[in-house]
Amino acid sequence: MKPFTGVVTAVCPHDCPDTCALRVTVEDGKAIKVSGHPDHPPTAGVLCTKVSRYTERTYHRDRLAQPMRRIGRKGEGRFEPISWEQAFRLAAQRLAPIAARNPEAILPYSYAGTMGLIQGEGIAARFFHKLGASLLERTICSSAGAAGLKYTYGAGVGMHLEHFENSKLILIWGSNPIVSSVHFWTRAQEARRRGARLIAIDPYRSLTAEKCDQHIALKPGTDAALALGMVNVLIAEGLIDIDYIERYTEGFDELKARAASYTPDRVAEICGISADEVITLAREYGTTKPASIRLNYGMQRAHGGGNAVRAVACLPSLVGAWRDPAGGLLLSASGFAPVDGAALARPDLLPGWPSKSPRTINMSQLGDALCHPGDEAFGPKIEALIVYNSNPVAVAPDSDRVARGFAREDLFTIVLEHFQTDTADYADLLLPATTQLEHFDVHRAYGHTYVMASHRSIEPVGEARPNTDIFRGIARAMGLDEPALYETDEQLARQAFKWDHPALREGSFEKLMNDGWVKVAVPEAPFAQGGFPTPSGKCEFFSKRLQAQGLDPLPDYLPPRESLENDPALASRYPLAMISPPARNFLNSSFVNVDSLRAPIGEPQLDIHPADAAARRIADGQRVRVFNDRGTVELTARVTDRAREGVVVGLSIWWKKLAADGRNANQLTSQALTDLGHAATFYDCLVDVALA
Ligand SMILES: Nc1nc2c(c(=O)[nH]1)N[C@H]1C(S)=C(S)[C@@H](COP(=O)(O)OP(=O)(O)OC[C@H]3O[C@@H](n4cnc5c(=O)[nH]c(N)nc54)[C@H](O)[C@@H]3O)O[C@H]1N2
Ligand SMILES: Nc1nc2c(c(=O)[nH]1)N[C@H]1C(S)=C(S)[C@@H](COP(=O)(O)OP(=O)(O)OC[C@H]3O[C@@H](n4cnc5c(=O)[nH]c(N)nc54)[C@H](O)[C@@H]3O)O[C@H]1N2
Ligand code: SF4
Ligand SMILES: [Mo]
Repeated sequence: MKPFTGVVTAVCPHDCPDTCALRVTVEDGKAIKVSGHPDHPPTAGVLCTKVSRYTERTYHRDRLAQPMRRIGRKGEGRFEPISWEQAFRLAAQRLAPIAARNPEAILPYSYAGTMGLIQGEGIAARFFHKLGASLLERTICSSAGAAGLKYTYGAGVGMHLEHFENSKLILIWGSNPIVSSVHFWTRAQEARRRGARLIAIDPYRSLTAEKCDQHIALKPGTDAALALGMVNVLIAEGLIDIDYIERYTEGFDELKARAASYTPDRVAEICGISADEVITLAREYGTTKPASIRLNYGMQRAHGGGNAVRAVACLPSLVGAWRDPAGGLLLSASGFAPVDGAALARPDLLPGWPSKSPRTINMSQLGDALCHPGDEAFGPKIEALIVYNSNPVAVAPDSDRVARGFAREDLFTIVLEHFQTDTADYADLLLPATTQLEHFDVHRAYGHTYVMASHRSIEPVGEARPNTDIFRGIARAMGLDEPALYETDEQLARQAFKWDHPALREGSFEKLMNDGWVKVAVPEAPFAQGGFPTPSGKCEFFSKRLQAQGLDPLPDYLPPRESLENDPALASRYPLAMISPPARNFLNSSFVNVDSLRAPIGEPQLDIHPADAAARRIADGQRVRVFNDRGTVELTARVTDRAREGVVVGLSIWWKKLAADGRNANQLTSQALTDLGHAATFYDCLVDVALA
């Protein structure tokens, strides 16, 4: 057969709110160009720097092309090639006896390497459910914010991306969209051309903050105090929409009482900003219509992250911003898409369903879980780990402990990957997976409201196989006869969305396949007349659901676990707060191995304020040691007032083995969890810095 030549519609699979539609140009079976689809409204023909070079990643010289078995020591990264048949047999031989003894000793570990619903958990979830393996609580990114939204709005719902361009004021809060959501940034710039003001709320003068009209550089983890201070001023000065509050919110009096103690002076003290900044921000927010907030997950990676999202999420309802399509808030819009999670993951395959379920392991505490010897409370020691769509040795917190767990000789580890990542080095069995260009998938997005289909553009590179095929192969070798494990990718895709749901009434699976996307029907101003998906149908300032769990029903400011306020002894030893937010050229740890994207950065750096540097006799460009009780990492100092005083910033997430010292920022981060949503607290991390 003649190799394919043509243009294929696909979807960017990465963990990014924009979920772009791609046009892949294929010549003689080879992808030669990937560009943004001009007809998909959120994409509008534009891609970010990373994905416009997608072919470099796909055809990278280091792409894994064959199944491999470990021949060196754990972590050494020495392997020999084997056949797929041998690989499946080996997997089955090792997993079957563990499953027979106690399947909870098997742990899947995955995140959003691909956001595709099929190559994500498609067959994987069914496979692990059928085995009765431990469940993984996926908390490494957004679960604090998701809980904050759930208890306030009822779900991950918010404004349409498209309407930000008509806002007159946009608060870009804990978000660096030039890096992490360029298609939102395009809209924000358009709004500015139409007269809007942009205000960044971020401890760091990010690439975005420096381009905004104003930058409020608060201390990390203090956002809830700022939001409650705004609530205080808005109420005191009568800048609220009483009609909206009465009709569409619950718990105003209680919120008012809670905010009473958050006076501008107290908030200024907590946040390390001026009282005037608090008052002016509240006034501007209360008097500019329509006003919008682009919140991002950067502000929920500290102890009080769930409450912080709740506090900020109250603001648009207080001022009635939702009345206008260009007012409100967007953190995630993924809750609008009617995905049929149960049809995909089939929890009914669990042994004992629905009365019993296996134990749950929190992915943000992987280090502790792998190092646990097993007991009554924890359950069995983890004996087998299957990693796909994630690079935990680089991205999970408290990395030394994670690596120690992975290094256990008695742990059997399978890694499905495109590349030999830091995690892959520890595999017993390393299996080559296809990239988005080589397989089929369907998607929803969290930054816009389209469901999408990604068609296959090229044949697999080498012997790579889609995750779904790999799990089917292991299942077959284990002799599992459950038919749900052997459904095709297309059969899975047909079940992924609830086509009879009103939000998809204008679409169908055929239309999705044909057009590449279907717009989810969501009103232009989704909460102009309330209709929040909460139990009360209102925006819940006061949450009876939290109260029923014995938790604080109102949003509050909870100081970072690692802060002067909460732990003065720790703060005296480690006086600097470290945050490690996304770098422009990487996507989490993906792309770090693409030379053209890594070369401009050179080596991992630490931004440190001139005063903090001077106090430590550190000059720009010198190698420094960043350390706390959990570990040490060596970085190159960039002395700059981009970092506010008392805060150091190490843009992330580096592959450890591509750094001079073989380490990255997660050496320092902790396994402590947030207030709501049991999420990771990457930006709640005290350190000190010294010359290396
Ligand atoms: N290029 C690129 N794009 C990405 C990613 C990437 O790694 N690289 N990661 C993707 C992923 S997984 C996600 S979850 C998303 C969103 O990922 P986020 O983690 O939300 O990342 P950013 O949008 O870069 O915003 C983070 C901003 O929040 C700031 N920040 C840190 N702590 C605080 C705080 O306590 N309060 C406030 N107000 N601000 C704080 C940081 O300085 C940074 O500028 O981005 C996605 N897009
Ligand atoms: N210090 C610090 N740590 C952080 C963060 C931070 O801001 N600072 N951010 C956190 C956040 S928000 C997140 S979301 C996590 C992200 O953590 P991860 O979800 O682990 O993301 P990546 O590091 O991009 O790793 C994804 C891996 O999946 C692989 N992959 C992609 N597609 C496929 C596929 O189809 N099949 C298979 N088998 N593999 C595939 C890629 O090659 C890549 O190595 O990291 C967290 N860690
Ligand atoms: S990473 Fe984000 S901006 Fe870049 S192509 Fe993918 S979805 Fe679009
Ligand atoms: Mo994330």
